[in-house]
Amino acid sequence: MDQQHLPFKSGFIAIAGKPNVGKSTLTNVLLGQPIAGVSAKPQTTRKRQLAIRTTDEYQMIFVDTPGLHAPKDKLSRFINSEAVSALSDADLILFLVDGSQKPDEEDSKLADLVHEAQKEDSVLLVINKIDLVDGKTLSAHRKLYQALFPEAPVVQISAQTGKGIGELIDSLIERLPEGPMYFPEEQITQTYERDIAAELIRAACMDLLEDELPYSIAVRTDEYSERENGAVYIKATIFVERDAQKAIVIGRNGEMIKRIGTLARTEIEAMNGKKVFLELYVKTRKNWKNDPAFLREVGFTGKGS
Ligand SMILES: Nc1nc2c(ncn2[C@@H]2O[C@H](COP(=O)(O)OP(=O)(O)OP(=O)(O)O)[C@@H](O)[C@H]2O)c(=O)[nH]1
Ligand SMILES: [Mg+2]
Repeated sequence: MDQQHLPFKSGFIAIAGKPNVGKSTLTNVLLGQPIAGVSAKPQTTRKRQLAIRTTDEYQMIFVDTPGLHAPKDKLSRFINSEAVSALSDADLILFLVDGSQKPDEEDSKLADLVHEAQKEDSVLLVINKIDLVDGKTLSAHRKLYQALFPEAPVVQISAQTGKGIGELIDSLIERLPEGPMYFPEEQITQTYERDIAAELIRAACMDLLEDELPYSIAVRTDEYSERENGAVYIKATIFVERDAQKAIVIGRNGEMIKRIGTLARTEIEAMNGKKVFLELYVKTRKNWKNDPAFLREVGFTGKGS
């Protein structure tokens, strides 16, 4: 068939799944560069993040969503409403699960939400982390996950090693509706680089800090400026809820804040392809999770807030 006459395809593809299954890792892989913060701890993602992949034949707009969880405060209500509205707005839902583990209560609750939002024929079941299991265990887990979406096609991947990503893209192309180019072809996300930088700094905090502390953190980029030599100078503030937490984030002789800075800088450089100078400050802001003005300041606007 003549390539020229194929209709252009496009659509919004929500990446849904419980916390920590690898949604943001997959988002970055699909785009080929980091724009979404990834960490080993659940609930890293707090806002919807678009990743736009455009070729001559299609435009896929991936929507990385926060993993759903039980709401405790204004912030968690915002996080859940972000995930739910992304589901109903999407053309396709990529339901991501952790293939190294059996489905649990959280997976089935989320599957119910997906069924409420969309017909099953717009769901693709994607089994991630296949690098962590042997074939036999994987096929046993696969059967259990398939029971959540009996009609949905299944793709097995490792977002970490890249295995199965080509197949995933092919099966998405097949199911993508005809549609317009929603975004200019060079645009890869809706977020400004300065906001992505804040997310990458927060993900670095989540990775390096212990226990509950990461959930007390918000990051604001105060300055993001390009120098004439092409380097980027970034000044950002890490907010915590209590003074004792501030001491931990800074660490003895500033060791911890230095490690956070190094990890975040590496990620930001991979994101914007430029040399980065990063200056971090730490401040206490009591009860910021319930302060609507502050939530707006760090970018949590709209429903839920
Ligand atoms: N071994 C392995 N680890 C993976 C894979 N994909 C993701 N991970 C790891 O799983 C952890 C969670 O990844 P994220 O991408 O932050 O997960 P998420 O679903 O976005 O999590 P939330 O934003 O908290 O909902 C990180 O430590 C990743 O490195 C994979 O295919 N294999
Ligand atoms: Mg995430």
